[in-house]
Amino acid sequence: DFVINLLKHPTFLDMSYTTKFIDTTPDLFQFKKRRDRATKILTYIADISVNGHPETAGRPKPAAEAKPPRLPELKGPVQPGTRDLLDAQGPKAVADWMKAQKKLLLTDTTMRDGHQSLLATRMRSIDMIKAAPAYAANLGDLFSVECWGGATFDVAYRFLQECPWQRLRDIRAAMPNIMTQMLLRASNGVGYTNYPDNVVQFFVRQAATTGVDVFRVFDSLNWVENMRIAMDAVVEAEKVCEGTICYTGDILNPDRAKYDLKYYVGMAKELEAAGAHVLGLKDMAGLLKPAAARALIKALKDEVDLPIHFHTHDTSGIAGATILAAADAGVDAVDAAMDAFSGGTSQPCLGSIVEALAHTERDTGLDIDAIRRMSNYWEGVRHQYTAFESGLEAPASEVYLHEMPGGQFTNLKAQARSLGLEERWHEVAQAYADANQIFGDIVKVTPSSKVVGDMALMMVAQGLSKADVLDPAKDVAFPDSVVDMLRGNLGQPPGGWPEGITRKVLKDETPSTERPGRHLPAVDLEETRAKLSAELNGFNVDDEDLAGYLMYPKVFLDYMGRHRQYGPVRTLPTPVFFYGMEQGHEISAEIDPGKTLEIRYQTMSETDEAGEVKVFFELNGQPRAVRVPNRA
Ligand code: BTN
Ligand code: 3PY
Ligand code: ZN
Repeated sequence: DFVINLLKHPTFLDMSYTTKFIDTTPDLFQFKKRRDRATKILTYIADISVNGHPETAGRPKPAAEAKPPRLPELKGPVQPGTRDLLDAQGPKAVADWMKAQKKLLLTDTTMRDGHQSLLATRMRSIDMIKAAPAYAANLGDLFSVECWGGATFDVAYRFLQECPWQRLRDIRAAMPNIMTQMLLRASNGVGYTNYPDNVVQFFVRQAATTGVDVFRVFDSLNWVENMRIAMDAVVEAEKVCEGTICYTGDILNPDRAKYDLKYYVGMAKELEAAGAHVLGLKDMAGLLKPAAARALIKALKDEVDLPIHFHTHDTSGIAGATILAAADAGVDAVDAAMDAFSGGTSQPCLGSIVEALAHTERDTGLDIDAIRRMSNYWEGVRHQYTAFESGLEAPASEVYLHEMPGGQFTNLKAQARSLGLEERWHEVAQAYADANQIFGDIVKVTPSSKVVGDMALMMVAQGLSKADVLDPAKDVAFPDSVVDMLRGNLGQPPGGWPEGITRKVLKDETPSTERPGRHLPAVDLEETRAKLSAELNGFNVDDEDLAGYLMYPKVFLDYMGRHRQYGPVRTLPTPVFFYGMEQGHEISAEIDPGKTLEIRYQTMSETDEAGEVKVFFELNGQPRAVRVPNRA
């Protein structure tokens, strides 16, 4: 049987150990490879059980009495939704449909920005994929589900030991009626640097093929010139292109005149002319105040013909009011997170928005009971990630001072902690505001926000004031990211970079003012694929792998190396992935559709002279033991 399976299989010639090939090819090597993969997964469980997971060491543990997540019952057959409209009639029809709606349309961000902003992006695919059928059956009236892009892409490979493409494919399959949505940093892809144009195009094409329907495209300096390659690629793929304005400053404050109403209306017109189907308004730090939202949405509705999709963060605690003001002013769609993943640095509370608008002109039409049940599931999920909680304990008006994006807040706090600056957080916040002024008051969102954060930490660590930094007579060693940004490698902010700081950082070097992609040579994709394949001992590098490698070469290779060692650990329940197992504990892991490993943890030996521990399991009823080093 084994030989026949093997010989018949079209991918036989690429039989080297692969991630997706083996994981998605259950009919092949059923016998031998399954056992190998089982051994790998047992080795992972044994290692974590003996040594702990490096990421949860020293962090708070989930409460012993916390209930496991419980999925809602499916309320009925899956009804056609926005995805069906997109597939049948295309993105322009989706935009027209949005404008024709009276109801306020909602995007659920739980699976992307929600956990990115609250749990350092650590939510695992299995917890999302399990929820997807309930979204399809019970929440088919959502506009979209944001579940991909932003920081989730590299965190999946880097920290969660899973393939982001597989996550997308599985969510897409389990939730066929609602549009999936991703956050794309335009020419920065899902990375922190400008990529060559053909890499951006290749990435967008692949994301569309694997399953993204709505692309929210933004540039970290609001430079439309640097968004065109990505926007064109989305339009080309016949997916929804949400050309996006990043909101900063305060349009009602005359002291922040750089980003006034006129500026935003002008940018909106540029995005419309550039081919956007939808206008995104991305308030990544949660700075748009209710009265300002009313004025801004009204002006945008008057001046451009696109439907408007508004995104904000609740760091200040007042974002719910802003959403209601935006709804009053005619915004077409807004983002919110399921209740259990809302508030603080995340999005405002989805259920409460639905309740607030019930029986009004903008009634969302969503089923509040379905939302509560879905949120109960997410509540259980969130408890399993206690180790990654590090957010705000209360709303903070300080956000209007520092203007940090919600997704950066917890990250920068953790960075400050690792530098021993945690006690001086409020100084970091002030330094962040000062660094922003040093750079001429810029939009702060990945990757420009990272540069401002690097600068702020450096200023606090070295006790430098804004005046010190600007003083031509004072020597300052600037972070690499600052040098790179002022060279022009992230593009141009409105009005260009301030001359003084640029001269101080670059000395005699002349910065570029052109679009960075203009000077980056195209990558030879097939040559890269061949080289990568050779580096991976003949592994069959498909387009998804290649796109992942092009974004993050080292992160991808490290992921592949660990995959070879530990196998499909993405299929483990989250508590086991982070904490391992204990005596008598039994779990199932579905390593392929319909192919489940029943794993029972028995016991472990003493550490031997070689420093190793033998861990005893029962695998599908048969005794199995693996040895792992005791590093504890
Ligand atoms: C990660 O890198 O954080 C996730 C992948 C798992 C790495 C495993 S965990 C057990 C072993 N101990 C380590 O320090 N790394 C590997
Ligand atoms: C990201 O780019 O990851 C963001 O969330 C920006 O807000
Ligand atoms: Zn956001």
